[in-house]
Amino acid sequence: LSKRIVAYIGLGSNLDHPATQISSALQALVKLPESTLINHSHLYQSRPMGPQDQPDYINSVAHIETALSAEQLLDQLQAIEQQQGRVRKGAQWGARTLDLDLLLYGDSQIATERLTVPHPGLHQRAFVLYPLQEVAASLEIVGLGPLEQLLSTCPRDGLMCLDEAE
Ligand code: PH2
Ligand code: MG
Ligand code: MG
Repeated sequence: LSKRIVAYIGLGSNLDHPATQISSALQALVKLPESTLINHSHLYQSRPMGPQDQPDYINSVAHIETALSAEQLLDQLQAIEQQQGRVRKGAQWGARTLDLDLLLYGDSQIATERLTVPHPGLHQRAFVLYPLQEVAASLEIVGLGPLEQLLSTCPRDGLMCLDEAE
């Protein structure tokens, strides 16, 4: 019997009906093998971090339990990105139909070619920390400390919670 790990996934989209992209991705997470979608946050809207000549983003965070390894989970997340028309271009932080980031995988700290966990930048991104708080109120983040403390030094930066979670 493989142990089930708590993992948090950041969802983001700013192309081709972003809110619909996020809803579709959440449906895809329901169908992940050897995994259970426990909960997800509301949808949030924010200005782009990075290049400003791109549309606003819609973001959410999902809480899952999984028996997949971190690498297997990453494979699954990348497959969902592909199914939803993700095109990998050169530009870092450029517009995309769907971005699924493995934010946290239990208490694992991972630094490989493919994967950095906790996700880099997580601790200073309002569009990650505020939705994460909805699904993991008193989380202790490995290497970074209590979520509450990270939030206390992270301005909302115009982040808007949308009413319908869908
Ligand atoms: N993702 C990026 C680049 N910039 N900005 C916002 N507001 N939300 C994102 O998810 C986001 C971004 C690259 O992954
Ligand atoms: Mg990202
Ligand atoms: Mg990504």
